Amino acid sequence: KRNVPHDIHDQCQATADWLLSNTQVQPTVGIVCGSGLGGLAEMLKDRQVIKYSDIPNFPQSTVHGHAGQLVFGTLKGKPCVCMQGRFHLYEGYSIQKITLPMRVFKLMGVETMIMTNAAGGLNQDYKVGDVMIIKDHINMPGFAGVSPLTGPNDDRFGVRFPCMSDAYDRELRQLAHDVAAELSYSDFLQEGVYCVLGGPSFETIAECRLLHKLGADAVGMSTVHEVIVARHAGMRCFALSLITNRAVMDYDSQEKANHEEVLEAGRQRAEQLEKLVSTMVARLELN
Ligand code: GMP
Repeated sequence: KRNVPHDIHDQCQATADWLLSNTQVQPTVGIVCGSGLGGLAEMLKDRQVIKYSDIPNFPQSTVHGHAGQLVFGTLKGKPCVCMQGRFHLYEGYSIQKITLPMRVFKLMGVETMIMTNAAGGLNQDYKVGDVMIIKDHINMPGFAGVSPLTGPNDDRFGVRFPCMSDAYDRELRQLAHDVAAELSYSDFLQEGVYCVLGGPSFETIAECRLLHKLGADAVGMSTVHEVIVARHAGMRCFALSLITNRAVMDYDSQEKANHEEVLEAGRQRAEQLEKLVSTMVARLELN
């Protein structure tokens, strides 16, 4: 039986050390693959795959469309670690547990985090298949005191009150626009505000209308908690939402949100999304 350290920093350090001793890659870029978007991990060269179930202190993926493994390798020459499968609040893990990989990555030497997710489109101009650069978020669980940073602050990771007005790196967002223009992707590229909810039920019509009025362009159940922990630890963050369905805003509508359509939209646009991210990684300037 493994001896699990009580202190979260020690736990993350133990996991980071275990991973570093089990892979040849020392990653500087971390990538989290959203629902149906795990194909990004297949682009890595000299891949080394480690199942979550083999990693000390790691939770397991329970959602269809999330493979449940870390993939190490190089993407366009940059050493990367890729989460093929992420953790969500609705799986029943604590919010600290679902964000633990961010801290592990930080301790392994990751400086830049790239997250993708599947999300419902609230903005009426968005179509299924659009890719939204996240420029800001609305952390609904945070309004209710649900934050991955709740509890005593550990200064070894970051400050008690981290700034979030610069959470989504401006230069990386500009890079995404530039790369998308070069790849002729601009006609399906958007930039907007992502709102996170706890799930797992999809939104009611009234909730969609509310979120839209509040200024959210897309809604989902992930990413924001990871970004908060990554920013707390001083990593640069960039995130993309694939709009997999349109939020239902109208009581006459017969449309119903469902996970199958989410995965299907992912299949349709995955290749272009992967190309966008990998071209961005190729251009990353790492310190
Ligand atoms: O299909 C459900 C999964 O995709 C969840 O993990 C969500 O993060 C995401 N998702 C896709 N579309 C929606 C949506 O319309 N609303 C919400 N809340 N999550 C969505």
